[in-house]
Amino acid sequence: MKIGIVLYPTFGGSGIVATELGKALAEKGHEIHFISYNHPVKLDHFLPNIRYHEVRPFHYPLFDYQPYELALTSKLVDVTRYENLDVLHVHYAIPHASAAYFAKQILKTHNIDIPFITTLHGTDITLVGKHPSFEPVITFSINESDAVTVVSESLKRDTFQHFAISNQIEVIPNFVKHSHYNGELNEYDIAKRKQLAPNGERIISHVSNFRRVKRIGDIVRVFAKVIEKIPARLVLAGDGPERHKIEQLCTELGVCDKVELVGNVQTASEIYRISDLFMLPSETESFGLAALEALASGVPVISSKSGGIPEVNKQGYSGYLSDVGDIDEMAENALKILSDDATLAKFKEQAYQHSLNFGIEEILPKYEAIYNRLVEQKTVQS
Ligand code: GMT
Repeated sequence: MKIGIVLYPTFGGSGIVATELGKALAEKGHEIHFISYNHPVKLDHFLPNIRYHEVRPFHYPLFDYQPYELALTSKLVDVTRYENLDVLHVHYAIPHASAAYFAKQILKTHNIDIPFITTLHGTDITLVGKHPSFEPVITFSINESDAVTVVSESLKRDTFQHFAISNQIEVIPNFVKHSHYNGELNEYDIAKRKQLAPNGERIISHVSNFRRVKRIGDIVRVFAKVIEKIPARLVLAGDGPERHKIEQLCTELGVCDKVELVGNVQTASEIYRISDLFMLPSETESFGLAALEALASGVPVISSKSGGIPEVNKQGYSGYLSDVGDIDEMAENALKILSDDATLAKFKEQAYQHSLNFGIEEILPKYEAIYNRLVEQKTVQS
């Protein structure tokens, strides 16, 4: 099948899920066309069955804001016509779902019927999408999608709560490709651990795009409590608007020498592999892909219990969950896991076992079933 995948090309979870999905589909023999404004960060060049199409908005001095959505719509029309796509799959509603709808209408005038699937990921519903500047367009484009999927039961509830939805919504959880994450530590990992924690300190980590919703300040505060009891180091990977505040907080709490802000990393698996504990205390999180990646690397997770995180992290098994902002309980739970080697080893194994519920082998056929259904419906109608 020829599938167009529209995505954000950045380090955000929706872009990573879309990229990994496309790569796995290509490995199964589908022809995948990624469409975005930049080459997706997690997409290698020259992979078989994969092509990348760049959306290049037209710059004109009249425009204070470049009309990206129109350029994307035109690109979708163009790629669908010239590559004979069977189906479009857009990840993150804004502005991808409405661009796909518009492209579909234009293509009808060329006697082409292209179905599109919208996968909702999180803030396209919970934070940004419900804002009055987007809400009518998001409601309309969800209802007009030929299929809609969400990454958790929690996001499905939020979607029905915030929008007047008349369409069906199917839950397809995010996934991991375990071969990316497990395996013995190599020489490089061991050297890295030694560099970060020269005296065998426990390593606590976090990976994100440093937005306020991630509550990274809570991580630093929990860490400050943990090191009152046991030696540990904190590795914060990623970058974004909160970084400066986090640096200030580390200074205030006097923990800067034990906190490593490593910036954006190309492969977050390098961080998980050397970690003993991962933290995700987010205000809201439709799924928490980073937590799943940590679990797949055998790293237990201390998280908040908001949104879809309880569908990913299992209380007392793969880690612990607390109310948002409950720093004291998070620190107690971190210490429960980290204080002795046997408990840590048990949680590491359980974390990995739990992640097996989210292997790509389980999830990929669910998307393929939707593509097949839409293409069959199209054939019946024509
Ligand atoms: O929605 C966002 O904030 C961005 C989005 C992304 O592109 O990273 O993250 C969301 O989608 C991820 C992949 O499905 C989920 O793992 C994240 O939990 C979700 N973020 C939020 O809900 C805050």
